[in-house]
Amino acid sequence: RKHPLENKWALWYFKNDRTKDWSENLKLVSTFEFIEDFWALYNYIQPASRLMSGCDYSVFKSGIQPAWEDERNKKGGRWMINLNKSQRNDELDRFWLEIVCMVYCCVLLEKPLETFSDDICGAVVNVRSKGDKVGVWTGNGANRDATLYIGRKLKERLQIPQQVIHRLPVA
Ligand code: M7G
Repeated sequence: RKHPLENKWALWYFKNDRTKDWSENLKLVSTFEFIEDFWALYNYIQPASRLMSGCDYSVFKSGIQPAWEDERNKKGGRWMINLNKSQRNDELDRFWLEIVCMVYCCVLLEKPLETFSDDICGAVVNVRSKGDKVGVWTGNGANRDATLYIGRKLKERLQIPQQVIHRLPVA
């Protein structure tokens, strides 16, 4: 029997084609609601560090578009981590996997699920020649405790200094 996740999730892939609008470049790859299906998908796709510059992966709750415009993201914000160029080889994939696991499998956060899982919308990795980024989108900026808790846990799990993680508005 497979192990269900608390939510159903969707993996999105963005490939930068400048002849098209941003939203046209965003493609739904697959949804998953069992841990085993997540790993099958994860092992099938290229690691983020092998994507071309300009591409993104997003893992969002099913039903929430990985875009500013979605109702669930509008009032939210994001925790953003900027990586320097040398971190693509040794840290990008680890950061991204750690974040995705934190986000979809709230168990790892060691706190009762209901205290924050509603506040998480999804996670994004942006592969960019000027420096890659990984981020977690939270849905409700008014829920300060949940937002701060999520940011603190990210910092702890990724073992990053305070300076490299930023709180940003959604757009
Ligand atoms: P980015 O990909 O978040 O970061 O935004 P980058 O500057 O490091 O590449 C690049 C551009 O993509 C933005 O200036 C927007 O034109 C477009 N874009 C990005 N996002 C996340 C959105 C979105 O959620 N909605 C829309 N409409 N455009 C977006």
